[in-house]
Order: sequence, then structure tokens, then C-alpha cells
Amino acid sequence: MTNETLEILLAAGIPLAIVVAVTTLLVRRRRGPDTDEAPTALDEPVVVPAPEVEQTVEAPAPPVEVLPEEAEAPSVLEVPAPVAGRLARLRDRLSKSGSPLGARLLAVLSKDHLTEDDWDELEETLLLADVGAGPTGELIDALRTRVRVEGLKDPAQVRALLREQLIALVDPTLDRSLHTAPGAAADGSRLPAVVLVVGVNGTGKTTTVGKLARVLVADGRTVVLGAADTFRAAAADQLQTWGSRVGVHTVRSDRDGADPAAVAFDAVRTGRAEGIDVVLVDTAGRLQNKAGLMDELGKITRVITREAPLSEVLLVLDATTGQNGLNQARVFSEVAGVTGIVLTKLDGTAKGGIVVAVQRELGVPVKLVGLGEGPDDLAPFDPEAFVDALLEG
Ligand SMILES: Nc1nc2c(ncn2[C@@H]2O[C@H](COP(=O)(O)OP(=O)(O)OP(=O)(O)O)[C@@H](O)[C@H]2O)c(=O)[nH]1
Ligand SMILES: [Mg+2]
Repeated sequence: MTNETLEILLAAGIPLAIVVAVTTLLVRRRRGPDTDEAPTALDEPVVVPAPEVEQTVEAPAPPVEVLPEEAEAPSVLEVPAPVAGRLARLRDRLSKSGSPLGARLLAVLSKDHLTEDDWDELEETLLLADVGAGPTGELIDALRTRVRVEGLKDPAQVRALLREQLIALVDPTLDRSLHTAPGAAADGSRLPAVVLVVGVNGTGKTTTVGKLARVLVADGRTVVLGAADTFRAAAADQLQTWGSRVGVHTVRSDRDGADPAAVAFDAVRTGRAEGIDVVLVDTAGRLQNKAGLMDELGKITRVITREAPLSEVLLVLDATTGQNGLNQARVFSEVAGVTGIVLTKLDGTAKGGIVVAVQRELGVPVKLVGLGEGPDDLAPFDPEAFVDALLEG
């Protein structure tokens, strides 16, 4: 081969090689990841563009139409803030809504001699902070006994005593972990953890699902959202916006009034087909009547569990609604088998006592708390950090 021939071959060969390489890349992108590649791609949720997740869906979906994929692909993905230490923010936020419960109790307990009027004042403070009659009585009895036996000495001791008693009231023995580990089906195939989020209008369900998706993504988990609030299209848009900020795909219907159970089912099926770790299902918050609610939530849970068991049913409660919130909570727990409570808007109240009341009422632990409207204002609940925030606010 002459030098001239070599030059011609090289000149033609290099562009050809580039064309072949680019074409191969494009074909691979269009096909989406094949089965062998999927787990690798899914291990890195932040870099997986939502459209590819969708393209690999094999299962025929129930009557759910999926919106154009591009709508979900944000230009820059956000990096959620670390979860550790978030509850410490509660301190500042509580003090903005008035003197927190712990600080008010401490003010009375720090007196030299406690009169009957002082004990009445303590009791009233606890009741006004939504602690509930039973737990209030228990705390007052425990404090009276300890004060009688040990006396009230220096302020540090008073504070330590109150701290200890409040922590006992919030109950540090409850299991507050969020069950989001994927499981396995009878045939050995991988099942996503499914978290169903329920609660009445405006308590913060959609916001909580969005914030929780961020927490999971930050933890390296793959997530799919299910917009089973089909009441208004805006609800699915709101959820999809949350998801797209962290590269999480939302399964939704673009038809108002579509069957919420069908969307929930489709979300779980998608999660299963894609080998996703966690499927978070948002629901509508209407509490028109107990029978209607029972029908709708019953159907959603039945249909979901055909695909995968429910790992968590989270009831979202607005901490500022007090006793009213408790009544709602009771209805939901009867209907939906609640496994954990998310107490939102704790930043908007000084009445931290609702944590105690709702746990007693339902026998279910508070697992997460909402501390504001910001994307990372969701914290795992921890009795000690919570009581410290109450006492130091
Ligand atoms: N201050 C504060 N606001 C919150 C918190 N959580 C949610 N919100 C706000 O509460 C409002 C309602 O939140 P959504 O998430 O839409 O409530 P929802 O339960 O999904 O409402 P529906 O879908 O209508 O039933 C929004 O303005 C949220 O920003 C919180 O922890 N603190
Ligand atoms: Mg909502």
C-alpha cells in the first residue's frame, strides 16, 4: 500500500469511525437501557433522565395516559440537603410561633416553691398545647412525685427532670424507622417498597411526598411517584414538579377524575418493572364521608397489593389543627391501616403537644415532621431532639 492510498483510507476512515460511534451511541440512547444495564443506571437516580425510565415500561398500563416525557426533564437537578440534624431547625421555627411548650413549663417549674396554683397552671399549659387529658395527668403526677421526693434544687436539675419526663411522654421506645427497603416476590423478583400517603385536604400530603422523594434520592435510592390524586390536574402537576427537581419520574393520568386506584396500580407496576426501590403514592384529601373514603382508599390499597405489599401508610396531619386533626386521624386510621404519622407545619405552632396526643390516640408513632415550606423542611422525628427544641426555643 502506497503512502497516498494510506492517506486516502485514513481520511475516509476517521470520519466513518466517528459516524459509526455516534450512530451506536444514538441507537443505545433511543433504545433506553436494556435489562442488563438497568440496575446500574438505576443505582444513580440523579443522572438518569426521567424519559429513559419511562421507555422501559413493559407492562400494559391500566387506563392511565402518561404525559409527554420532556415535561419531566429539568435542566439542572437539585441536590437535596443532608437529613441529619434537620430537626434542630425546629428550635428557631418554634420560637417564631410563640414560646414553646417546654419553655413555658420550665418557667413555672423554676419557681422556688410550687403552689397548687402553679400546678394548675402547668396542667393548663399542657392542655392548651394539645397534649391531651390522659398524658397531661400522667406528666403532672410524675412531676409532683419527683418534686416531692427530690425537691426542686438548681435550675439545671429542674430542666433535666422536665426533659426526662417529656421524653418519656413522647416515648423513645417506638419504632420510628420508615420502612422503605425493597422486598422480594414469591418468584424471587424484586418488589419496590410502596408508601401510600393519606390525609385530609391541605394537610401537606403532596408536599410531604415531594420532600420525602428528595430524602430518598439523597440516600441513593431510586424513586417513582404515583399521582393518585386525580381530582384536579393541578395536583399531578404539583407532584411532577417536585419529582422533576430531583430526576424522579411521576406516573400520572392527564384526565381529571381518572380512577385513582388505576394510577396507583400503574405507579407500582412501573416501579416493579423498572426495579425501582420506592414507590410513593400521593392521594386526594377529600373526607366527604367515611363510606366514600373507605371505598376509595380500600380500592387503592387492594389494587396496589396485587402488585406489591404496602410498606408504609403515612397519615399526614397538620399540627396546627389540634383536636380537629385528631378526629380526622381516627377516621383515616380505621380506614387505611396507618403505620406512621407525618406531622406537618410544626413550624406554625407552639403546641408541640399534639405529637403526644396523636400517638396515644392512634397507637402509631410520629415518624416525620414538616418544619416549613422549603424543599428540605422534612425531618425524621426524634423524641430527644424534639424535646430539646421545645425546651430551648
Ligand atoms: N409552614 C409549613 N407549610 C407546609 C408544610 N407542609 C406543607 N405546607 C404547606 O401547606 C400547603 C398545602 O400543602 P399540600 O402538600 O398541597 O397539601 P395536600 O395535603 O396535598 O393538599 P390537597 O392535595 O389539596 O389535599 C402548601 O402551601 C404547603 O407549602 C410545613 O411543614 N410547614
Ligand atoms: Mg395534594
